[in-house]
Amino acid sequence: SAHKPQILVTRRLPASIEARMATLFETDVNEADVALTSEDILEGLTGKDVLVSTITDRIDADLIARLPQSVRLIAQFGNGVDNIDLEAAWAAGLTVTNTPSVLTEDTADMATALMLALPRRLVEGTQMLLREGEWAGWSPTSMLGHRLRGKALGIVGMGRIGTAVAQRARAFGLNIHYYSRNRRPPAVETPLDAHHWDDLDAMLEAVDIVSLHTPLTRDTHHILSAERLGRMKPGSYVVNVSRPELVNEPALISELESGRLAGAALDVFENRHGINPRLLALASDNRVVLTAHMASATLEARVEMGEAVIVNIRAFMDGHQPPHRLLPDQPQPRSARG
Ligand code: 8YV
Repeated sequence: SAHKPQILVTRRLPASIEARMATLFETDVNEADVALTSEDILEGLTGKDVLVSTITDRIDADLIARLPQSVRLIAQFGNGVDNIDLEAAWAAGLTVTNTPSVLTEDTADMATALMLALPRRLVEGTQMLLREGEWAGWSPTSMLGHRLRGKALGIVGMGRIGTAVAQRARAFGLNIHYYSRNRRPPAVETPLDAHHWDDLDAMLEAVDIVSLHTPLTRDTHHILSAERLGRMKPGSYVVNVSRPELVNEPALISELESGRLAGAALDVFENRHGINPRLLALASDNRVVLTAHMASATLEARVEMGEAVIVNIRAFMDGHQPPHRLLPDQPQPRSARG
């Protein structure tokens, strides 16, 4: 098209992506790189065609109702789109895209690293060595953890990321269990020897590690409720690289404090008003490992996410179907299609 797309980018992106965007589009980047308020976003969008959003932008029905007429595409830099009121966006005739697939493997790597961290005391080992004089040297009984091989992993949500986690976990000798509404085909299940559960409660009672890989939706909010956390086996672990709202965090904290659950490894946690001090206390006790929403944070993934955003914008502006368009009947593209 003759008209160069006018885009607002709400956060800083890798330099190579910003440079490419600047050549292709009239690009307005939020140089300050702090999360914008709704008012800032609306102001920044004056005369723009496209909003390039991230998870830190709250794009609710109110903001959507107030968008300038010129804005027709929300191109999310990210896989999860729970920050966007999709129904309101579609009702307003907006197109919404995301950047799936390119972050699958890196996110699965991090989930696997977190799965190892607690039973093998990775963070604890470093912390102990940092406290001078604490380590008396090797002994047959020093720093004993627990073996992963032979334990049961329960994956909640067997999409692209869940499946990639299962592949890694299989190599560690974990037995794969998964909960999802739709059973995956034999081509997925058979090589993983994966056991499908259509009853999450029943799966939680049967596994040693629960790892969450489902998008946050109305249906999955607190999918690990207090009641369900109570069903988990004593001595079991929770891994979450997805969204904090999937877990009733205070209930999780209570189960960890009581010692009923052995540990939690969390890349995401409630932090709107600061991280819960009880969670930090559990972390300094090495019953919790925390990482800072880093599961997809590789330079490679961020660059490929940026490239996907560019492809989505160009297709849309040229009147084509963007490759990662989210559609009402299919809010999360199915992993089988990659
Ligand atoms: C990003 C993520 O940190 O894609 C996701 O769903 O959680 C991460 O990749 C974030 O979403 C970027 O918008």
